[in-house]
Amino acid sequence: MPPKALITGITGQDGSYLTEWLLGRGYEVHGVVRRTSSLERSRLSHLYADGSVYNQTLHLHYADLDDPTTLRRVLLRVAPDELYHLAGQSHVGLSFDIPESTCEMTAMGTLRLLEMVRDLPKPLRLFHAGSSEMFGRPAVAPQNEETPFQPCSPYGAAKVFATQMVRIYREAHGLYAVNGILYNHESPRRGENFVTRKICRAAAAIRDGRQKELSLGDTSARRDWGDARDYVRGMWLSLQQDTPRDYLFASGVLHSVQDVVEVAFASVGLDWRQHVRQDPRFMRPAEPTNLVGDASRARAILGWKPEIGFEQLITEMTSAERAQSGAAA
Ligand code: G4F
Repeated sequence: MPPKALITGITGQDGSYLTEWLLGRGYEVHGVVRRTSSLERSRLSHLYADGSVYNQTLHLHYADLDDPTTLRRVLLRVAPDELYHLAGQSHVGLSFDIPESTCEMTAMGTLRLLEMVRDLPKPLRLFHAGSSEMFGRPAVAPQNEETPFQPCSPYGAAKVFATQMVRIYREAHGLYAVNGILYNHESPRRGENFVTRKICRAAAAIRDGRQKELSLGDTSARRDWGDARDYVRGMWLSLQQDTPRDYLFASGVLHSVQDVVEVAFASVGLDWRQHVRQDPRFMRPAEPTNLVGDASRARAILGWKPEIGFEQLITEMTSAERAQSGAAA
């Protein structure tokens, strides 16, 4: 029997790469999808189109994190060996505008899932996607798994609650449950309202004459950016260990939003100064500082290290935008 994995958030960037990774390792993959009027499934479309995959080794199920009955039913039917919990409202800026629904889904949604997992007849291994945003404004840099959380956004606070609950269920109820503390990770499949994709998309569109300028918020903001494909490999590795523990995944290198602008625009032969402007609409009420991670534990125990560097990632993302629009890459 092949191992079975269930993924919440399968239609997102990480869910789609994780699906490919697991299918490549012989897993039967099941995904939870929300029943909405507009279905965002473009990241999986190549798999739907493959008759040897869709409904053979990849199966989708309608359920919702805020509708526990539906989720419990899927968990009981699928009886997965591994559960990857990636779903949630993941935009930090947006969490200042919609804090209640962000917390409902990210914090309470995770607690509900833990309660269901606790009652399952067959134990499983759970991975929960935590975030560097939980550190907020940390007193130390780089951060590791022991660094205290000091979130400065509703999203960060919701993730702290969920992460702490995972720890509590591991310790108090003996669940095999793991938090991945994931720093920013990007790819050509990144959502369009995250800053790297927004910049790469604009650089490509300006280069091809489809857009004139790019408006950004704080370009001095710095992040530890890695490649999503490296991070989903880390998720999987973290569930293959005898003992469940939390792991931090990061590149260990800080870059500014301005660095992203410069690499993306240079990769298509443009001078960013002629096209980029700052717009207070994209500034956030609070910004974290010094979010840079020390992934020593993941390296030592999982043998994990990032393989794709910052410049390669941003250049690939920009050229993927041009290819997608039919322009020369
Ligand atoms: O791309 P971002 O929106 O990512 P952010 O806020 O760091 O969050 C991402 O990474 C977290 C850590 O892994 C995840 F937990 C979270 O779910 C998400 O994946 O913004 C990056 C930086 C911020 O400082 C933001 O203020 O870019 C700055 N920025 C400047 N101008 C902008 C813009 N961000 C966006 N989205 N749009 C702008 O125009």
